[in-house]
Amino acid sequence: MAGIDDLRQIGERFDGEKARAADRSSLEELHARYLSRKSGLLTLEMQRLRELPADQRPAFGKLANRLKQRIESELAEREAALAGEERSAREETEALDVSLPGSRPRIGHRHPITLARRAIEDIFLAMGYTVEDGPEVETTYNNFDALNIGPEHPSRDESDTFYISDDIVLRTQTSPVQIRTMERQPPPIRIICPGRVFRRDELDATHSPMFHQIEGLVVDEGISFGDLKGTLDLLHRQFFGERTRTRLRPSYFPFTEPSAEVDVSCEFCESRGCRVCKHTGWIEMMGAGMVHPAVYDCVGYDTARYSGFAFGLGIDRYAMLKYGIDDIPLLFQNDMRFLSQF
Ligand code: 2NL
Repeated sequence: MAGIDDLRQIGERFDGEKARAADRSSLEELHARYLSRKSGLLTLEMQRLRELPADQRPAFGKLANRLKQRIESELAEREAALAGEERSAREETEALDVSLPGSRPRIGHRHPITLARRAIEDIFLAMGYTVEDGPEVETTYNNFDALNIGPEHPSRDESDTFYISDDIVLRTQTSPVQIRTMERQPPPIRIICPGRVFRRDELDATHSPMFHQIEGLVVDEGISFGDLKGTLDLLHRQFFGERTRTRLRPSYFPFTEPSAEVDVSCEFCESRGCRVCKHTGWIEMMGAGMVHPAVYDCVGYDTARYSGFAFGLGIDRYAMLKYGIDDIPLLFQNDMRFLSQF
């Protein structure tokens, strides 16, 4: 019974090789080795049916078909089992731990200059001031002439001021906004004017060709130098802290008379002297004074009836002192490591 023995051997050989097949590709190889249409071991064996004596053929055929079905169904079964294993292994390695805490998205921060500007605006809004703004490109009349800055004044030099044309400049202070306001309306005036201003400086730790300024202007009947002092005193105590004192020293500006440089007490060393205050106990913060009559003449205010004060401060400087920043370029580089600290 040579044919039937051969079938039995093929079956046993298949059982051994099936046991060793560890992945799906070796199962495919097995399928081909036994069942491929041209060269499968069992396929070839079944072709020998014709060589057998007629009485053995039915038994051989039956056995061969059973073996073929067995190989097919066992391979399919094994294939399904391996696919299941592969899937659960993948599910294990790719698993998400939904109980892990999420990563917090980075949120935005207000720029320290914005924080300082708003803090100063809030202090003046509470005193009844309004906030005004105006163009950054101005006439030389509004930027210089109306402020009693004479035709030969050095601040008009092309080396100090950005000229758009002979009589148009980038404003060098926000005073032109105050000139525009006074030309538009009569006293009483209580305004602050925040904005960018431009001067031809090289950028370094203490200078910048663009910086932020707030100017203030009060015009009414009976406004005195004492009102100016009290206003600045309150600004500084509210902005830097209640212990901060304000000191005025005589100075000169074409647009105010009398004029003053304004210092605040150094809170870093409690006025004992340190590097920040250059060992004087005081830090120079702004300029101020009583508005010069020549300015009132330009805008048509009655100098016999009205008086007032004005001041100008650099917001960047206030922000730097409040937040301990010692380098102007940091304010304008937009480095997230710097900005996210505020
Ligand atoms: C500074 C500080 C200052 C003013 C600005 C001003 C504006 C008008 C009239 C009078 Cl409309 N004065 N502003 C006053 C004093 C100081 O800025 O150091 N400037 C060179």
